[in-house]
Amino acid sequence: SENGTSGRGALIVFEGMDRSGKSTQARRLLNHINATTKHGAILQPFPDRNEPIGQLIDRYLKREIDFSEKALHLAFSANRWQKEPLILETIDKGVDVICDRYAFSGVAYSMAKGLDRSWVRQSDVGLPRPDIVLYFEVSPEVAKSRGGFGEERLEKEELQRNVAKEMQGLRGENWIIINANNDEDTVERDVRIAYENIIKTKELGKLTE
Ligand code: 2DT
Ligand code: MG
Repeated sequence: SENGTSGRGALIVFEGMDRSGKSTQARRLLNHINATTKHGAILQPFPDRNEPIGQLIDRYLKREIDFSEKALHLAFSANRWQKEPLILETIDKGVDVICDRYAFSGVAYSMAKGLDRSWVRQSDVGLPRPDIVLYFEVSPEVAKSRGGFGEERLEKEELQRNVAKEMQGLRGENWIIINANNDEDTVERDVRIAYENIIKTKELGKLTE
């Protein structure tokens, strides 16, 4: 199939809590797009743990090094800015970019830890604005039934509840709520429907305050 009207790729973001299945579904959408279109897609996880700043974030999450909360926030944001040129070049070539988490995680996690709203938003202003955000909504019971939290920092129930609350406040008109309590095939179908219905503006937008 052809890539929409404008020829550019789409920027698609998966957001949601831990254990909501977003990483599994992001990979499934990647495979689907690459199997069924000429233009194809790439998958870009955030944090990107391969990039230099992402390696520091990885060590923080594994409790090997410490960050102050504000420095950590800026590191997550800088990790995204490192990938901005790649995202723009890829979209320009007509290839879709699928992000597993994005600036919404950055804002919601930092606000859940008590940082100021306008301060946390500032560092992501100007990043590419997604054409669509697929928000995976999962009930705490279902998330729990998929296995307990692991060893990494931030995998705490109370923090997760606060993050979910902050995410509510970030919803915009380009957000699609996916019922992630459903089985994998149902969720995959809902994601594909959302993908087929993306409406792209001529130019990719930018995140604003
Ligand atoms: P994964 O489990 O998805 O690898 O994420 N996080 C993520 C933030 O606090 N700020 C951010 O900007 C991003 C992208 C969410 C690891 C943890 O990092 C958190 C969980
Ligand atoms: Mg995790």
